[in-house]
Amino acid sequence: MTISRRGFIGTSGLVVAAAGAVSGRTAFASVPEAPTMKEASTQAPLTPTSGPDYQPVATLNGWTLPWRMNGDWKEFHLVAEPVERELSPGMKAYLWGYNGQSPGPTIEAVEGDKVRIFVTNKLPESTTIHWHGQRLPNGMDGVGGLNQPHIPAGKTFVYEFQLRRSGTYMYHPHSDEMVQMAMGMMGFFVVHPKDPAFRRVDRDFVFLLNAFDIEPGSYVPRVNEMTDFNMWCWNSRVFPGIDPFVVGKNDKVRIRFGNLTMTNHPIHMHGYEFKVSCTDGGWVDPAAAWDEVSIDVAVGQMRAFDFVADELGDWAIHCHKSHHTMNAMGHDVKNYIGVSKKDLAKRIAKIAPGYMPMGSNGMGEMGSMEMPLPQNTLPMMTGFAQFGPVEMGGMFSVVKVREGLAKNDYKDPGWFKHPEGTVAYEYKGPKLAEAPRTEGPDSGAPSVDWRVKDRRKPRLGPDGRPLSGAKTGGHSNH
Ligand SMILES: [Cu+2]
Repeated sequence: MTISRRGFIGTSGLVVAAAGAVSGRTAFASVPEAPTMKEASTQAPLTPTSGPDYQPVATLNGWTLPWRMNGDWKEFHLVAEPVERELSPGMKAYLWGYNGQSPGPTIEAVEGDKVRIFVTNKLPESTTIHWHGQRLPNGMDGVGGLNQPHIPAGKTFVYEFQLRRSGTYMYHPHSDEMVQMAMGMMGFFVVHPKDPAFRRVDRDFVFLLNAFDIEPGSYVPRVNEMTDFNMWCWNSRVFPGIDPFVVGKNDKVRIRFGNLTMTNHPIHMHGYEFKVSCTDGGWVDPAAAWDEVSIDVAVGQMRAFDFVADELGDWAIHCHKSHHTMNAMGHDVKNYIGVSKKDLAKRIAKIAPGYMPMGSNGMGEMGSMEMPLPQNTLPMMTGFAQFGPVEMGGMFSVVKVREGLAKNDYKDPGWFKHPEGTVAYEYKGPKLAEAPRTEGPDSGAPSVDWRVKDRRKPRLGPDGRPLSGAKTGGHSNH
């Protein structure tokens, strides 16, 4: 049996359904229950009902782990286990995570809290949890073999420490790390300031950047991959499966993210300039921060940026590495821009019926193309908005700034209604004089041969064979 987190919202003291009522995980009454989540959509933030007030975070396509108080200890229960995660409608992945999802639920607590975190290992191998960025006793730092024995399959270990600093942290295994992180094991850990007014915002979003290499038609990531990933994710989701960031006009907004991929990601948001307010090392002194429109996050780093949402609209937010706003991309695809493939297509269709050439005019056409795909994969670029195909994938979403949203309303408000006269439009005035064109292979202007000529090699025709009369290198292709 699973418990929907919605069941917890509004219940005072959060979670405490009788032990044993929940999924049979509670072995004995002194271990808090381990709620689990089936939904891949963003769940409503978990408003605190006791202790200091704070603005709870919204975990993008995720949720916050409910806890219970036991004396002056805040108790949580994480279960490391295999999970099934929808990356975007049309594609599922078999990952490892916590409490039913990858990433695991966000842990939220307050500076000064004493936390006790039970970790039950339901994986087929040992694990541990490292509390990235936290000040804590060395034996609680979670490096298997170095600070503690690995947690064997089937066992529950307990971590106890006091949260000394507010800020932006994460958790992940430090045990067979390469495999376990490549399988999706990670989670966010936010420590709110004891002073409810300190650096307070109205909306606070969190997500982790992760990447998978999943062959089209398969479900399990290849864990030995180091560079050539094909699913660039935020919280194990890819566009158009990533929920929008819904904010009210003039809200103070914070967006926090951590990078557990194998490369850096320049996160770019349109429409605003913004400042880094926090890293996994602590709060940034406002006097030391400067405005940016892209914030690079290196591997193993976390960044939070703040802005006031005073511009209405649907503003793109994405990684600026253009290969990271793609899904299921083959990196050995040739560039066919400027090559007319009509004749070639006819010939290939004779041996491979249904062959469809791509990319003579760029690859944008793929955004609206309906091509049969192998089972369980996604188009490279997809998603539709009010003006047509968005031609994106991977690490891409939309910040939707609207007037008159209720305080905790994170529902997708639909597409922005642009005020009249504020959308780019087609020029329909007097005919323009023909603009001069640079000569080139696809300009329509008479062209010289622009390819580099290497006299040592025979000249090739459009079919890739040497032109007749050219030197053929000793054997005939005909
Ligand atoms: Cu990126």
